[in-house]
Amino acid sequence: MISIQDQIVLITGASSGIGAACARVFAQAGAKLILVARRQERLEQIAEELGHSSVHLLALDVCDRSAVESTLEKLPEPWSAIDILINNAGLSRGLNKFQEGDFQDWEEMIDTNLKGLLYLTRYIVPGMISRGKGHIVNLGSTAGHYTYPNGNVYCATKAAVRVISEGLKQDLLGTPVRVSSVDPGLVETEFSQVRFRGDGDRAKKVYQGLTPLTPADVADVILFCVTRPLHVNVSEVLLMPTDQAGSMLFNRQT
Ligand code: NDP
Ligand code: 8X3
Repeated sequence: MISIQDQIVLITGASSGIGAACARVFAQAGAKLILVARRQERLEQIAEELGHSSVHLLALDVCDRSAVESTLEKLPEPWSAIDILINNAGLSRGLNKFQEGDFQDWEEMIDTNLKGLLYLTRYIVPGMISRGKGHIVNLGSTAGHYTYPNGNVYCATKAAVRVISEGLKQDLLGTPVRVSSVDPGLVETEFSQVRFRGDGDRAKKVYQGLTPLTPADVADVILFCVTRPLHVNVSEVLLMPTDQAGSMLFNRQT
């Protein structure tokens, strides 16, 4: 196991769920954190909880390429030397048959889950190569392995994340920069509230009668990936609740 003490870790989507859990777990391990999300007040709450000192906040929409570029360019020393990038910001909108799909929902998912991840990675990876160290962790999903009914475009974005991780790994071969894809099944976060646009009852039903993963379960796995010895790359992790098999096969006690 290697130490991540004082390593600079940039986490997108750190205002909630898996990203916020990563902030807690990585702070505990002694990392210096750059926390990215649109909701600044949420980021401030997390920074306060973590005691501020080793935390730098960026209120940023990852879909806005020029904002991503200028924000990263303006990062002061030592924050600009990012060691670990956790591409976690992402969302799902709607659960509709393809033929009834909403174009705006599709664009929001593609812009966030794909373009946002591509922008951050493209701007950060060259520095990792020139400094001779770095690790990129991309949040995929079981949805990228197994398409489920009405999941169409969300599943496609997560399948594309897998392909991007694979392509990036191939293109970085010969450099010390590592790439891991961490692909969880059902995790109870704000994910379903966002998907169902604040319909709390519908969101709650997604997790009813089973024990889902917690955001901390996923953060632990991400920490495991980045703390392996430098010659070891955990390439892909598929993790599910014990109550889940495949994509939409659940052991529900209802
Ligand atoms: P949450 O909704 O709890 O968190 C999503 C995070 O993404 C928030 O911090 C949100 O912050 C951020 N975000 C969304 N859009 C943007 C944007 N345009 N710019 C910057 N930040 C953005 O969901 P999860 O924690 O569950 O999701 C995290 C990742 O894990 C996603 O990629 C998701 O697809 C993936 N995943 C989730 C699973 C689950 O069951 N929950 C399972 C498998 C994968 P803000 O709104 O403040 O910008
Ligand atoms: C989130 C998990 O199964 O709700 O990626 O799509 S699922």
